[in-house]
Amino acid sequence: MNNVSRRKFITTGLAVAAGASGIAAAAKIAQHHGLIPPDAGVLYGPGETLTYAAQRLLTRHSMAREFPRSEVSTNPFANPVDSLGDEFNRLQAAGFVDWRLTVDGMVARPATLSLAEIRSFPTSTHVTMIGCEEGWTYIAEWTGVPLSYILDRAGALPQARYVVYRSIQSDWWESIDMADALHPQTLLAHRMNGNALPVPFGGPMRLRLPRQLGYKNVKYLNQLTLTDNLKAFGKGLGGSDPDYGYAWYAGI
Ligand SMILES: Nc1nc2c(c(=O)[nH]1)N[C@H]1C(S)=C(S)[C@@H](COP(=O)(O)O)O[C@H]1N2
Ligand SMILES: [Mo]
Repeated sequence: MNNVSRRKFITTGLAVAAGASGIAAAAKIAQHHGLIPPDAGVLYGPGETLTYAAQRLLTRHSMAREFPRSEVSTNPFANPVDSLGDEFNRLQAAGFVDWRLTVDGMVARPATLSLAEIRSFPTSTHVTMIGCEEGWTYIAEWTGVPLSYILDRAGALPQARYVVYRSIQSDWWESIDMADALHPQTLLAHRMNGNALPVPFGGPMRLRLPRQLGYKNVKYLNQLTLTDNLKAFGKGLGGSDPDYGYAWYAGI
């Protein structure tokens, strides 16, 4: 099965399993608190809303589990990606000196940052697990700039509610709410296990979001857009994975 049909297959199974109705009442409470994920009512409906709302009400500030360095995986699995394209190959051949991260949308100071600038910003490090919805995991030490630092620097406007983040692979984009964007473990990771982030793992830069599943950890990151509404992006569900039927909120 190719990636798309495998995703449809998993999603259909999940939708059938999530067919409970007793959670609809709880979803009303979530709505009252403004805790409706952008993909609510598509395939998962009240169940997804409840998961997101419960996590946000109970665990907004909770930390993903961190591990001792001795538990770093010796053979981490890089999920193979489709061809990265000519532009990527050109940038890579030049050592990524021309790589840029654009920060735009609801910010007072839009910016275009080089990798050298990003590498000069303060970093944070954590040893955390990344897990794919397809069942495999690995533990690595990640170092990068807290996303909160980039948002402060750009002057995120108070009405911004989501950060949309994109890859040089134009079919890979995702978004998170401000609780995750400002969370101290959410990094623009540019180092892994003490070295520059290897290309198979998303180098030169990826989003590391240890509180959510692997697919939210977009590799080859080149754009951050702050917004108060996700309707104008793709199908309006908050990411390329939700467009395939995956949950927008993939908290673990
Ligand atoms: N740009 C891009 N980001 C991506 C992917 C991808 O194919 N392209 N795969 C996602 C999926 S499904 C997972 S599980 C993780 C895998 O991370 P890894 O390659 O470090 O194992 O990256 C995510 N980020
Ligand atoms: Mo994945």
